Amino acid sequence: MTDRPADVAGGTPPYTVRRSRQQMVRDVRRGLMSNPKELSPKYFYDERGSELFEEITQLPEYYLTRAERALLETLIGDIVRSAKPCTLVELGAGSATKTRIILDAMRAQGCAESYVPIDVSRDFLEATALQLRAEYSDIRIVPVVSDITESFTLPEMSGPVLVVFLGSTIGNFPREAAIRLLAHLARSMSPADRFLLGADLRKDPEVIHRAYNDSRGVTAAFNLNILERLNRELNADFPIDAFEHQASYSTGHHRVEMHLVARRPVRVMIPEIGEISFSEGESVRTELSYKYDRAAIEDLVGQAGLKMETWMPAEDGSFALALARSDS
Ligand code: AVJ
Repeated sequence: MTDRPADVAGGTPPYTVRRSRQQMVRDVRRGLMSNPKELSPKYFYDERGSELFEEITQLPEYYLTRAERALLETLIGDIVRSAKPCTLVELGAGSATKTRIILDAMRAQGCAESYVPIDVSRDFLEATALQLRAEYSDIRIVPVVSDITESFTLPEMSGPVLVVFLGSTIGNFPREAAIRLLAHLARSMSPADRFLLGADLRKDPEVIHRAYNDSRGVTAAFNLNILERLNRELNADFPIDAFEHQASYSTGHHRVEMHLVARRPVRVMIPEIGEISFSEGESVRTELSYKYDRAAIEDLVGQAGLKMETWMPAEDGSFALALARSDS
């Protein structure tokens, strides 16, 4: 993978912190000045946002995490026996709840040398790494703080490598961007390496709708937190109560579209960007979450220079794992 050194967490050079803040200002300016307005879902994941997402994964309506974990628990033994990885690289690691299932299987398989979690949320990543170091003192844990849409360098690792991208976070990327990200991975993989992808499957729109509009309002809080973060980190003055969470499933695009809608006309001042105004009913889109079937995933991995080896859907058709290798 390419040139620029990412942050190997634990050492916190100020340069990347400053750079990511400037990147945030640029992204927010472009997003809020575009029509329609949008904000990147990567800005959900400050510490508060990562905590709220953990809460979402426990919700009865949010089936994705449970469905994927059940699949992993059932299939990881076979996957590790076929891939024989010594290093696990995890994109968008978050709290690493599913990671332990994989590391335990690698240990049982006899080779678990390194774990490289990659995540945009520095504090969360460092906390997770600390916990894992205590539980897995025999495994070298090298967290990498990076936005997975940006290029990053991986530390020296002993192969074969299993790269995992779980939780259906691939769903945040429209097709072209998803192919670019997977192609980036494919270029760094050697023939012995494998890629494991978790994907949420298309299903009854009602079931999907409930997963993004939970009765306790945690998803709404997670969504609104992106504005609270801009108030905290960019000294913006968003009146949070003027905005309403909205999430709907488009059967045409096979995606959930999440928005924050202005209940009344709003003027917001962001010192480094200027004044942003919203008319009543105007929204800012905060997330897309695409849903898939086998053909859609085969299309993505195929276009990215990967070859799908195994398609592992849950019996109830809710979620699937796909194992692939580099096609070059
Ligand atoms: C972490 C991107 C997979 O899209 O389901 C959860 C984030 N957004 N509830 C998803 C999310 C609203 C989640 N991903």
